[in-house]
Amino acid sequence: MAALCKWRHRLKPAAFFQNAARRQLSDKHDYDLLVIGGGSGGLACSKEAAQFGKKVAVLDYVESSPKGTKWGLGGTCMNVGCIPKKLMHQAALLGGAVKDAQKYGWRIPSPITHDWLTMAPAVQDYIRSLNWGHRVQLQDKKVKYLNLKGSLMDGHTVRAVSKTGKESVFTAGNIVIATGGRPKYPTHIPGSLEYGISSDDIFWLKESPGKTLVVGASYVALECAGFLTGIGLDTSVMVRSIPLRGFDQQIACLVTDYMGSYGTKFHWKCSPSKVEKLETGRLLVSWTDLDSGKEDQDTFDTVLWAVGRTPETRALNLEKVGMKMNRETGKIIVSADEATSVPHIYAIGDIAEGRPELTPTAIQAGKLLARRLFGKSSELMDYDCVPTTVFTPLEYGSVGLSEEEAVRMHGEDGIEVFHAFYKPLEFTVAERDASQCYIKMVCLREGAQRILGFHFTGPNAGEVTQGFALAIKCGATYTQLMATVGIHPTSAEEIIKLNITKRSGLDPTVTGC
Ligand code: FAD
Ligand code: NA7
Repeated sequence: MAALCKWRHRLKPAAFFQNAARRQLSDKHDYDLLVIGGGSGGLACSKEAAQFGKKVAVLDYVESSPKGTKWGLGGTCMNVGCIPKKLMHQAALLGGAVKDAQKYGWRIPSPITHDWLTMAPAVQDYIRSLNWGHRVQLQDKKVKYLNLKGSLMDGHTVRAVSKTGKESVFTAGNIVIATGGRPKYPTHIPGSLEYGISSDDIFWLKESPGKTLVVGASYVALECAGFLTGIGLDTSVMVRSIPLRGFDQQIACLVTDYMGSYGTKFHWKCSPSKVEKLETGRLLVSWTDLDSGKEDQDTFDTVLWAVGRTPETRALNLEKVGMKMNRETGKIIVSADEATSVPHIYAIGDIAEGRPELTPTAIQAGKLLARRLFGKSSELMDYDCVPTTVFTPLEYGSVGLSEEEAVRMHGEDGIEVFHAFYKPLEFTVAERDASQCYIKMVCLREGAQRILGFHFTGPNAGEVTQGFALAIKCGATYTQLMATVGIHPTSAEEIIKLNITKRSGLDPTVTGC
């Protein structure tokens, strides 16, 4: 308490009395739970805690992007991540569907064009409705929402600053850090910060990005490049090493092959060296071919950096409270129950070391933490077999191990890979090329052949993968898969028909029904 008093005296008198008055409301602390960060994890945790009748507050404060983009309550997923990304992916898919429709007899006047100024505001309006929805939900559940930037003072105390610089201090029995991350800028590249944008900006642009260079090759890069190509923009991706690091590499290459065949340009093994603004307003990007050392240049309207994300710890004062961090990643080290090295402080979601950077894991971890803190639960979050989908033009759903990981863990002789190239029925009349539509089931080789990993490229990959994720989580085997009856005619039925092993060397192309 001594430390708290010292800090209180540093506050402006008004803030001190305001906080002192509020403090009288509760016996020991202002709140039972105080969450810093109102994104996927923080909102889920605070709402769940309030269900137990606890006094809960959530602090959410959005620092503008270097380009000045700002948004409301709800965090990355809702404002600058999953939601606008999936909606813009849908816009791109519809463009493809309109082309297919002509083959199915629809008479559509051509050329078909896309209007950014119709799509973007519609997406943004939807996001604003979600921002509002979250505020209403917090109010309904009696969670206090504070649009303030939080930093830690000690294990029970948070200093909060408003956008006008007004300070307040709050105490809480427990504190949860759920501050997520923000896009990285390669600041060693001249012009990167001045002229480039990130995923924090792309969905909120007031005009079409035009001819775009996307730098990076992980899923954020490929998804953005995918929808930009799909809405008709001249789009290039600059890849310095491999696509979709961490994902099954055979599938990653199918995903980029498909993108290439539908118009995305790839600069493989290239790294940008400079971005300059021309008098015309366009951007001149110089890059080096990492194999030949040759320099090259081209002009673009937009350069989108998708070169990774930095954990958002800037304001948190973590060192001051002695929080253990991973120096390399900058993330907070947590134990299986999401506890940090400082008693009463927990960390969930993207900010926590070793956790998948995905919304559903942040949400689930937040809910389970609240139940352990305030309910009778002792259930821990299980981060094993987390499914995910990459929403590239050809979607890629996966759960469990990649083939490379399975080989590393069990040896080549310890696994059996069943695979198939298939043609989605809807591609036939539309005369779409299905060369990259592929299914791979990685199993143990012995016994009933437990399924270790599932990979699927094709339409609606997320919808297909979700159900198989349940089966794999329950320990499904190849034998059980074979005993499952398919739904005809679907792409998913091809999964339960898998019978060609990679080891056999036989042609895995599915022919006939
Ligand atoms: P966030 O949602 O990032 O929330 C953190 C909040 O804390 C933010 O509002 C932030 O402004 C606030 N904050 C930070 N510091 C402070 C502070 N000091 N005080 C107060 N508030 C603070 N995941 C999926 O599952 N599926 C997808 O399809 C998907 N697509 C994505 C696409 C893109 C382009 C990106 C960038 C991410 C995507 N993700 C996707 C990842 C997903 O968005 C994140 O994993 C998820 O949002 C993490 O949730 P979180 O609660 O950890 O943090
Ligand atoms: P990731 O997954 O960290 O990937 C970063 C990508 O950017 C990766 O392809 C990197 O290539 C590439 N990269 C990094 N630095 C550079 C430079 N300087 N030049 C060129 N390319 C570079 O980041 P994402 O933002 O895509 O995704 C992060 C998470 O956010 C993701 O898990 C989602 O959940 C949301 P490398 O492979 O290192 O050669």
